Amino acid sequence: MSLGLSTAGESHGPALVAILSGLPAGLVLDRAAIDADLHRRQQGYGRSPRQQLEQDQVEVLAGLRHGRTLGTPLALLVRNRDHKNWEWGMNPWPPEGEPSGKGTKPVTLPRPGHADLAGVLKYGHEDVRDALERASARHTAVYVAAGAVAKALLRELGIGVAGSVLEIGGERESWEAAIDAARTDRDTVGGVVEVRATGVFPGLGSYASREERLDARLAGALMGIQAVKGIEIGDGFALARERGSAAHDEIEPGLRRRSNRAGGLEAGVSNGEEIVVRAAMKPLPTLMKPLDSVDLATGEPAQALVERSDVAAVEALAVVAEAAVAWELARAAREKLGGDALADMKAAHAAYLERIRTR
Ligand code: EPS
Repeated sequence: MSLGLSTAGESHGPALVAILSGLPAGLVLDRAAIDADLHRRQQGYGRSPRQQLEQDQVEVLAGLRHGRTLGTPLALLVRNRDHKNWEWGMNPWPPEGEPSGKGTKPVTLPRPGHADLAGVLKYGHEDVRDALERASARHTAVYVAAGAVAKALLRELGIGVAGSVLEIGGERESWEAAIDAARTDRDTVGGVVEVRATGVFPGLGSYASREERLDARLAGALMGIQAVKGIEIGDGFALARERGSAAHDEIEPGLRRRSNRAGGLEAGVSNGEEIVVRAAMKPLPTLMKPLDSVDLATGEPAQALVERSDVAAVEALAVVAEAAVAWELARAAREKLGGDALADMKAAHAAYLERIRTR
C-alpha cells in the first residue's frame, strides 16, 4: 500500500478537489495549519490581482472525523472565488441565458511557452481556454493542501520540510526591483527555489528499480509543477565538474558524513543526511507585451493572448515545491513502514531506527 493523490479542477471553474488515499488512521489534522500553507502560497511579490480575490481555505468532504483521519480516502476541496465572474464562461453545463462575465469568447491566440498550442492540438479543442484552464498553476492550491497533510504525517516521524527562494530574475537578494522592472517592461521573471528536508531516516526509496528511486520521484514531482524547467539534487550540476575524490561524502564512525554533496540521496535512497533539492522556474509565458503567435481561427500571424497574470510566482513555487517534496517523502515513508494506523507506523519507525542504530 502506498499513498495516492488525484486532483481535479480548472482555474476559473467552481472548485479544485483532491482525493488522498492510503493515509493511516489516527492522524490529527489542523485546519489552521493547512489554511496557513494555502495562505503562504498566495503571498509573494509580483502575483496577479487574482490573489486579492482568492482567499483559499480547505474544506474536507470525507475521510476525517473530529479532526482525525479514518484511514479512508480523504477528500479536500478549495473553492475558486473568482468563479462568480466566470459562471457563464466556465459553467460545467450548457449555460442558460445570455453570455455574461468572463470567458464567453473563444481564445484562438496561443501563448508560446504555455499549454495553449500543444493542448488544442492534442485534445482537438477549438477554444484555447479548454486547455489553459487546467494547465494553469491555480490548481497547485490543492496540491499544497495535500502537502500540508503529508507534513502532518512526516512530523509524527520527526521529519520537517521547508522550501525557500534562492533567486528571482537573476537576483539572489532583494528581488523586488527585478520584479518591478519586469512589470514596467510588461515582462515576467523566473527563479530558483530550494527545498530541504530534515530528520529523514536512511532507507526511503530503493535502488531496486527506476520507479522506486526517491531522487527520481522527487525530481518527477518537482518537474510536474507548472513552469519548472530544471531540477538539481544536492550539488547536482556542479558535481559534473568535480573529480570523484571531491564529489562524495566521506563516512565517519557513527556513520556520520563529512559533507552532503549528494543532497541526502545515494542510489535513489535517503542516507540520513538532510535532503536538498532545487527547482528552476522559467519566466511565466503570459506576457502583457505578447510574443508572436498565430491566430488559430485564420492561420495568420498575430500576437499571443494577453490576460491578467503574475509577473513572478517563484515565492509561490517555494511553497508548492515544499508540498511536492513532503508528499513524496510521506509516500516513501508509508511504503517503508506500512501502517493502517498511525500507531503501527510509529512503532515500525521506532523498531527500524533501533535496528539501524546498532550497526
Ligand atoms: C495563472 C494565471 C493567473 C494566476 C494563477 C495562475 O490567474 P488569472 O489568469 O486568473 O489571473 O493568478 O494563479 C492562481 C490563480 C493561483 O491561485 O495561484 C496561470 O496561467 O497559470
